[in-house]
Amino acid sequence: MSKRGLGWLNGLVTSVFAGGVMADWEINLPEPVSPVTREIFDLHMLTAGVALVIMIIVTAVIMYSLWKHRKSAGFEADQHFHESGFGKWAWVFVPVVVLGIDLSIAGKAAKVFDLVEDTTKPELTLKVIGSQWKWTYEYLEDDIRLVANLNRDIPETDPLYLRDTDHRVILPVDTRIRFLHTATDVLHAWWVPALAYKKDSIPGYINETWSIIEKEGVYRGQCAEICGTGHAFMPIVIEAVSKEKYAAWVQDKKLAAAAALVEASADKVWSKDDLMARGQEVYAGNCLACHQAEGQGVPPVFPALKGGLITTGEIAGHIDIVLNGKPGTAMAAWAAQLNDLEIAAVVTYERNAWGNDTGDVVQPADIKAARK
Ligand code: HEC
Ligand SMILES: [Cu+2]
Repeated sequence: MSKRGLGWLNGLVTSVFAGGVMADWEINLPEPVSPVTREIFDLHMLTAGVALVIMIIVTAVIMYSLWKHRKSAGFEADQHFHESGFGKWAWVFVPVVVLGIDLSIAGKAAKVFDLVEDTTKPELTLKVIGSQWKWTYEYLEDDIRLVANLNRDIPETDPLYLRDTDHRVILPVDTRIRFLHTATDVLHAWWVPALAYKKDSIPGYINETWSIIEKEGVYRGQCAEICGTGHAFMPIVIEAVSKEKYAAWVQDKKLAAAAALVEASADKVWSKDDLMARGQEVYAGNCLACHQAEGQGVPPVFPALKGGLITTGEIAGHIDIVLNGKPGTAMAAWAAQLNDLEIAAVVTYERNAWGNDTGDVVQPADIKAARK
């Protein structure tokens, strides 16, 4: 091998086996913490084990045959092998053994399938909605809605880069949870290997999975269906807590939602500074993924809002596109997703940030009036 080739190999070996990398270098699937993922894990270990044994036997037979029947030892091929009893029956015997192994794996796999599809009797139902590029969670029994965006403050050097979100999905342990999967735009797939198996999120369809989380902790996953340029930016972070902690979290969430509703619908007139501060938060949580941090967008797919015709033009047109979206494009209608205060704040923000400086201030009452 050339010197250059060796240098390259050396680089590869040292980078793979360098201490830090080696420390959390896991070869197998993540440790399962739910009944159904454990069954899948066991099935994976069974098939991998069977494959390993077969590989060892076949390799050994090949090595032995090559060595035993080598020409230098004067070996001559047996011209009458097929006439012996073994020569006749081996062709039947070997496939029967292989089929037997296959069928025993298939039997086990069929049982796992039954378990996977058993989405009956849930104690808690979480609707998981995939969108470009975020996950929205609806706790159906408790009427809680949660939007999880990529946490953009994690540097590239951090192991959690692209693996952390701004809001965690809180779920109770030892509870039978049903996940309902759907999407608003294109195919996505919600996948947390330790807890639940992969299932596509399809616009207009509902798919189901289920889980019982057996251990408190933080579990991570990703979108597992390529869904566009931001596919890598929709991680999943689940925090499993005790049932008591979960109940307290639900209570807090409900109180906060009620307070936000009261605040948004009160006919209060807000100062520009307050609206700008709020608007920046709303923008970061909902709009930044497409329109970007400096409002520069990703033309031609996502228009720039900095110096945009709509963001610096008529206020009514601006409010209209945020409330109702633009059908047939990735610009969603936000009317049902954001309250009057949030929309007023984000519109005010977009009209004054990044040098747009229109000086316009939009109040929640204006949004209320514009809603159809
Ligand atoms: C999934 C990507 C995406 C997200 C998220 C998104 N937008 Fe858009 N937005 C678009 C696209 C695409 C268009 C262009 C629609 C068209 O073809 O006219 C657009 C257009 C706009 C326009 C009109 C710009 C112009 O000059 O045409 C405004 C204003 C706007 N969006 C505001 C928002 C606000 C406010 C949010 C957050 C609450 C938001 N957008 C979130 C994709 C997105
Ligand atoms: Cu996706």
